[in-house]
Amino acid sequence: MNKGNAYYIELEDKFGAHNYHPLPAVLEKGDGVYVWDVEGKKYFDFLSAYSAVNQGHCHPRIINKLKEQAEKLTLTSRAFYNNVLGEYEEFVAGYFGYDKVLPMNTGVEAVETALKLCRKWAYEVKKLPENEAQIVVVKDNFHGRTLSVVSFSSDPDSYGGYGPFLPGFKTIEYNDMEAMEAAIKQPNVAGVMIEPIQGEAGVIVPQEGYLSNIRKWCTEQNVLFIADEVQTGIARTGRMLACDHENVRPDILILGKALSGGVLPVSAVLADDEIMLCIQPGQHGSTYGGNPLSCAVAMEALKVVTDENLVDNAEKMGQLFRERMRNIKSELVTDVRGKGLLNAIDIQPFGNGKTAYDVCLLLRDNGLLAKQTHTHTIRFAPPLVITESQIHECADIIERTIMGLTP
Ligand code: IF1
Repeated sequence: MNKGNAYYIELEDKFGAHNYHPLPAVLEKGDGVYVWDVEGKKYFDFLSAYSAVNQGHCHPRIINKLKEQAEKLTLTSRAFYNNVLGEYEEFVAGYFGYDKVLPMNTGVEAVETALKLCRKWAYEVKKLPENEAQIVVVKDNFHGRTLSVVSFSSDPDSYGGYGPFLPGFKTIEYNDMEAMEAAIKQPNVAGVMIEPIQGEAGVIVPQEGYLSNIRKWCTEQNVLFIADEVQTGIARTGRMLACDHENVRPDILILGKALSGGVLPVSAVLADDEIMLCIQPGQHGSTYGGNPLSCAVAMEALKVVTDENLVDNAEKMGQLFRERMRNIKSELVTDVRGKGLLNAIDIQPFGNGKTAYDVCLLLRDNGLLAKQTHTHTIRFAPPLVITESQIHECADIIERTIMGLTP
């Protein structure tokens, strides 16, 4: 049987839940910035699995570490110690400059863990009245898809039909300094949780000073600043963390995605002892959290970021990419924005109501995979190992595709 794209698409349609509507490309191989579909067509990957593959697909050092550990010990549960977790915790805590790390698996599990830590700290250290803790969040946030987290989503697709919702969250506008200052000064506020750059909202970069003001106000009001760097972290925005653009240190740091280089789900919450030790044995956990395989992979994935200077490369290649996008002579492109290699363009509707999704279909035909976010925005987030010549090759593809649509 010719097991082409259609065969696999039909299988997923027939036997898989319909919780996604993927772009019609069936991938079977990845290497660095490239992926290949089952028909042998090669593409540049400009999504990087939503910034989980920052180190490039199937990075040899990470894969070798995966194989090496997989043949020794993969999972013990936390009922016992193992010889990898402690060294991982020391490495990661030192890498990001915190006292301790709480290892989890998916990004949203780390977000949930951060929220639990924040509440527990509020009651035990800040002495807020029991069950009265409020956490400030912002409109158009994306922090994952568990019931607690969609409870404070402003996206009907994320929260619709899933009520009743978890109380204890106050939503304000993103990037609104006055609203943030006022919200932090309200009674019973335990923390503020934001994405330093909003990814799913369409790569929304806040005004200069937004992060440092939040840091200042949180310090003044004894409120925890929680940074969700699941998507913006691990060199993606041209700094190790997006908070580093303003030299801001969150009280609770949430990591995921590229923490493992896209090899398996690894997430982490980092904090200093005053916060982290509010959770005592038996008060939080996870079967796979901190498993030896994940720890070995994540240590190597972080070493690759350092050894291959991915922070600097993301910064330099990102500047080059945004310059190329801004030079596209087409009125279809109405905005170019981003930091490092987390960028997006806004596309005017064209040709009787076609949108960014239609541009992504054409980009696919031209050998570049990207994904629209909402109707009019295309996010461009290649692996951070991309070279200057590859940036130009991809910018040529994007320019040629858009100019081909421009009357
Ligand atoms: C989907 C979006 C991106 C995240 C931030 C936590 C999480 C995510 C800032 C949760 C996850 C993923 C989820 C995935 C698509 C993708 C996504 F489009 F959904 F919003 F990247 F922008 N914090 N984002 O971006 O991490 O539990 O998924 O490991 O749900 O479709 P997770």
